[in-house]
Amino acid sequence: MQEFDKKEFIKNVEEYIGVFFRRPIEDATKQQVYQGVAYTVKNMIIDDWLETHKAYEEQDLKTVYYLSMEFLVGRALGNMITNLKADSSIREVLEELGYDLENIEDEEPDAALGNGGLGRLAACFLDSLSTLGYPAYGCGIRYKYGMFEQRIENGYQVEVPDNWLKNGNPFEIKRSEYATTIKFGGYVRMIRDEFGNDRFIQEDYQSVRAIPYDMPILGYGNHVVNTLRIWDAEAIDTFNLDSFDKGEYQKAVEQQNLARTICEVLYPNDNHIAGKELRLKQQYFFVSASIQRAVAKYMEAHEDIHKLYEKVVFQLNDTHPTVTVPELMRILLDDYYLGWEEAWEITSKTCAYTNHTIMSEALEKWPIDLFKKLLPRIYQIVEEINRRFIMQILSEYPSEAKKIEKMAILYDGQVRMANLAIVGSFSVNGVAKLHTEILMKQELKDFYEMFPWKFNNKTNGITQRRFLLHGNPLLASWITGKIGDGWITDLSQMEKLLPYIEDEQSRKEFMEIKYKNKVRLAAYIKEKNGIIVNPDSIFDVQVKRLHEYKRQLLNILHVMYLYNQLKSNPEMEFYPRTFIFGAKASAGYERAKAIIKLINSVAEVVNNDETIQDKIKIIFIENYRVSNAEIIFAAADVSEQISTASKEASGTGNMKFMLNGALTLGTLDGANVEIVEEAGAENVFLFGLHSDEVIEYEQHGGYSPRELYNSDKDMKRVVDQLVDGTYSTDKSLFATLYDSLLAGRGGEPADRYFILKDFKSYLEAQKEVEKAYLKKESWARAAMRNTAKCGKFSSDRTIEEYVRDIWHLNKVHL
Ligand code: GLG
Repeated sequence: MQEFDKKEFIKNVEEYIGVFFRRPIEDATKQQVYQGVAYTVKNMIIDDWLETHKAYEEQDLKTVYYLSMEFLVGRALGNMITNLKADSSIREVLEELGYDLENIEDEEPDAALGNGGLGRLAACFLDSLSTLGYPAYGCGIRYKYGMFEQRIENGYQVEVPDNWLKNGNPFEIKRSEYATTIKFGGYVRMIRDEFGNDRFIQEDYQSVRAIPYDMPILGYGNHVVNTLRIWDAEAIDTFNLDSFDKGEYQKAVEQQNLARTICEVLYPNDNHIAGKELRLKQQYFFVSASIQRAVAKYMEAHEDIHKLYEKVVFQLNDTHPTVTVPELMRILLDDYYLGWEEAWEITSKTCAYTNHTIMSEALEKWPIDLFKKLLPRIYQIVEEINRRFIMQILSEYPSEAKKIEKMAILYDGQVRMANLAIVGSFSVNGVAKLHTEILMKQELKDFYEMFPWKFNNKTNGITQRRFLLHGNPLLASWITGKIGDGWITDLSQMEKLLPYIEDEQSRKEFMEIKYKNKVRLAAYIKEKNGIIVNPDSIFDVQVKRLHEYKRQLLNILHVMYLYNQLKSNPEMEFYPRTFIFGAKASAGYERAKAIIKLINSVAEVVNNDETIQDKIKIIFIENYRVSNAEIIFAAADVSEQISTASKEASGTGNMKFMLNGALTLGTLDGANVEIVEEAGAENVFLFGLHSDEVIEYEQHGGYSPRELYNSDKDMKRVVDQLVDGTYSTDKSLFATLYDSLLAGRGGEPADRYFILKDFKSYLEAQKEVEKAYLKKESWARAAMRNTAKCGKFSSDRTIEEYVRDIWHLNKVHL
């Protein structure tokens, strides 16, 4: 990147607008100006992008390929400008042209190629990898439609397709030269080659062409540019009459359809498997393309395939890319003619697996029939991996037949992807201390016993560049004013803020910034929801995917309880509160959608009840996504992290709130445990069952929600209000929620997520929140302490740990 040249910048923007839209800048629409600016910014980094890759090659550096079905990167322009450190110059230029940078940024659609935490983690990791100067590719899918846009109509979630590419994507580059062929279906024929070796040939298959699109990932102020490579599918041959003549009409049509459908849409399920054939196609499609390309790239510069693992590491983001293991085996066996043992040694030294959940409904299993039909050669290899693994189990545990039942890869007609990932990887990591412990002691106990050396923890992190520097500019510049800007690339330096906690003036400034950010969010809410909220009220926020285990239902039940209290005792002491929700539910998840409707129905009643004098407001923010998240985190006082203990593997929203000076109200779950360690228990509001208690109940029973409900009249009242018409004339509307708490069904226990069990304790913790907020000075101290102690939760720290323990990369010298 050259020095920023204002004239040159304007000239470039004008030129792009001219070339693309045949317009002078004065007549351009905001979208066109955005495009002009985006191409200009891309132009500013192109040389660095080239240089970075040249340096990687010259220095022959090991590369991590982060394989992920999801990259929830959000908007790129603002982030690039931030990482170019060109924020103020570009802002100035645009102002001269009569535009404001935020408005231009708002023209960019979010690249919503992910559902939630797992996809956003991948995006934060890429930001950190570049900022730290490590060679990396993100490998994923270029979904035509990303995460759906959520509209709330009449209180219900409505899903609208997210056509994020409709105006093109200025940042991507199509790399047709790296297209590869991916084969599905058909059968495998064995032949004997001229040297007498058995060879396996896939025949009568359908194939598609995988075409990569590269997006630049900039490091912060260091000229390093890594690549997010997302694959699109194209038909191999264009549909022609020729094949019709040859009687291959059917096959030609099928191939066309395959290419058209494979990258069409992201499955909108978070922590829940869809189990659809197309999903497995997506997985193999992007994995095969990525691995083929990675191996080819390695061989362009090296001779010995046996040493692949010295230069390449594949990190599997959850089980979704697990076919990496048999695919790499296939390439080594069938394309490089290696023997099984040597191929296995290379593979299992090159792959590493991250587990993100213990939720059983999220554990991927594929019916063997489907798997075999779609991936016949891959299936053969999985069978052999399984056969050898079972032999190993038998020899290590000759008298424990149960082990096979639990650990086999192929079992009961299914391919168990987690088992395959563990067996084929040299590293298995969880994403927070507690989660990793639960993996080792419970969920993956047998694997841990057999391969203890594979297991390790990597507590998640987030990038402070997006979630503070970009998302909360007021606080960011205040912090820089106090302690310098070292925190931007070394978040542990936030501790330097600690002394300021004792300074009254600093506390005042800190809380003033919080107030301004609340005003900013209030304006957003006014614009989007048409509701006026009071920035002096407590902003109590729960934004994340809607899932029963995350317990948004507990949150709204508490609001219903407060409302009951206020109604029966209008004079009670009550500090005004704004409850803010944001959440998408998977399109087919009925209970989750019912919870959204419930929140909106309660909001409708409470927000319009004049008798409570605006003491409670309930806001449901439509279409929660990365871009509005930045505004929300900055404005929060209270961070709701209330999952059933043991269920949230880590959580990362919790870290973004902490960074922005919100106090956590949470269970001892996921990374909350470590937030408590860092911030100090006195600066966090804890409640609820502990994970071992939850697990104990799950394994041995003994919890009766109905007993609780019958013995606690406040609880009974709110639960009954789900079905007594208080919030809906149709009394059956929330019956499924009522039943989930009290009845259970089809083998599922009542109140599976211990909402009623934790209800009282949550109420008490909420009362503490109110009391604490009234003591302005100590609240300010606690908020500042949260910000000051969030250093551990930078994804820079997480990446350094992956590098140290798993990837063993070296930094590039530019
Ligand atoms: C998962 C988990 C989260 C975790 C995230 C990133 O549910 O607890 O923070 O991955 O590791 N599906 C997810 O979002």
